[in-house]
Amino acid sequence: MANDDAIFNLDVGNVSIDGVRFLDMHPGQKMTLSAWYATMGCAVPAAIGTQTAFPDRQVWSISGDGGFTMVMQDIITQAKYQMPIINVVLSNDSFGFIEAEQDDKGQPHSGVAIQGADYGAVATALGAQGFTVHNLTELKTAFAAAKIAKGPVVIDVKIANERPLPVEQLVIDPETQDPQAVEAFIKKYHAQGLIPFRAILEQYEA
Ligand SMILES: Cc1ncc(C[n+]2csc(CCOP(=O)(O)OP(=O)(O)O)c2C)c(N)n1
Repeated sequence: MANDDAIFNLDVGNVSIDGVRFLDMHPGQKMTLSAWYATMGCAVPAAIGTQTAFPDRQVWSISGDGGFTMVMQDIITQAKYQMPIINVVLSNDSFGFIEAEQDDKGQPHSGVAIQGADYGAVATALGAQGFTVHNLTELKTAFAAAKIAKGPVVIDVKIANERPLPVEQLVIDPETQDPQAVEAFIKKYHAQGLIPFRAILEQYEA
């Protein structure tokens, strides 16, 4: 199946932010997201609905480990109907979005750690082709298999627990903010390329 008309179903959490920022969408592709109700666990069942409505298109679900484990039994349905859905799980062993909220509010982390499991092995037991990926080489192998799969594939990608860049509180301007805090922020979020808005205004003498 081609990916130029792929349909991506995103779950809720940091995975939504990363998905919207980093999915290199093309005209003709589609994306679903529970943007209004923020219903975790939406991606895997949405992928089943999408695959049913668009049987000739490559359907993806992309979930965090929290959202995926709420609904992973739906992989049985994908296996029952041999739906060629590619399900990606971004496993950071955390309810990452909530962990970031707790950081923003200066709260200690509470109830956000996920025990974790080998979701590739779980998926295989549920009747899909499961992969658990720790590096780029394993990721390429999993995607190569997913491309030619006739039924559901689950790719559990073990990722670092790093929150997306918090754009609502950029600390990048050493002229108006604590230079040490700016240095730490830029290092933490690899934000070397970000220019303070003040500098842009000065550049255009606004
Ligand atoms: C059904 C439901 N329960 C709880 C929440 C609150 N909530 C929003 S994001 C989130 C954590 C998501 O964690 P995970 O799926 O692991 O994704 P990550 O943020 O780590 O990418 C939670 C608990 C929600 N939106 N929907």
